[in-house]
Amino acid sequence: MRIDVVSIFPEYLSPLRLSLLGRAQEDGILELEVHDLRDFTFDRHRTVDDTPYGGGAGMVMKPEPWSLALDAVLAAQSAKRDPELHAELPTLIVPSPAGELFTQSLAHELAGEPTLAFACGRYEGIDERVLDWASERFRVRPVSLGDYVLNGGEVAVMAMVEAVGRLIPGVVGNPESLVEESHSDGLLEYPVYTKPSSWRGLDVPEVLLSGNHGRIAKWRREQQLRRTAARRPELLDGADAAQFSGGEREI
Ligand code: 6GU
Repeated sequence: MRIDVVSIFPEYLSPLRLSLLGRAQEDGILELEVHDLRDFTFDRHRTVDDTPYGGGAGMVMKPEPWSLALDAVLAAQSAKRDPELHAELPTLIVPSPAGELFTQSLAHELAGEPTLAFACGRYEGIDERVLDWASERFRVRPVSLGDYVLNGGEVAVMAMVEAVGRLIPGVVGNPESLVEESHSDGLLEYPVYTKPSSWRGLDVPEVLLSGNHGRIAKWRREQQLRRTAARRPELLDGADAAQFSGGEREI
């Protein structure tokens, strides 16, 4: 997969060169380029913002640098998209607290794309005409991490690229570890323990030492349901929770 990010703070994204995603880039599984929006300005001050029409607080990002940056992204991505294979427009994610919610399901969907682009806004946002213009070249998706406000899209993009990147085949060494984690089946994950079996007076639940795989699976399933009911009850009405045997859902 190829990912392009446009930002006025390209260094903000440098942690994406570390750890699992760093290895994926070394291995050629993931190609990540971060573009500096100011490279697409031509005035002495490399201006990317201006005052809002209609008045109000803060500044708005000017449209022209964005169109030039996104054209550069399209050019860089074109080699990765075979028009026979990828007839749809490439996806452009615009991080915004006003977007659709980012979920594990959306992460899976995005992980199937050959290319992704992310446009990091700052200040009060990007001139709306950029999204209109971009809609003829990309499938534009404003996406939010949750109901709170960040200073800009960079931290949100870091989270989204990590969530998507780890779903690309070959990025996570043991694909089994993707199966039983939180949200993979619509529930929160079960609690885990390691040695020693007794620590500061706290014992590992006996069932986990029993060697009885059937009992262990049942216990873990119950724990998932208990935890989800306590912390995120709204998830129990969703998708795959039904796969867990009937009455247990009443916990
Ligand atoms: Cl994606 N962007 C910004 N700026 N703030 C957010 C967000 C995104 N998601 C939650 N808050």
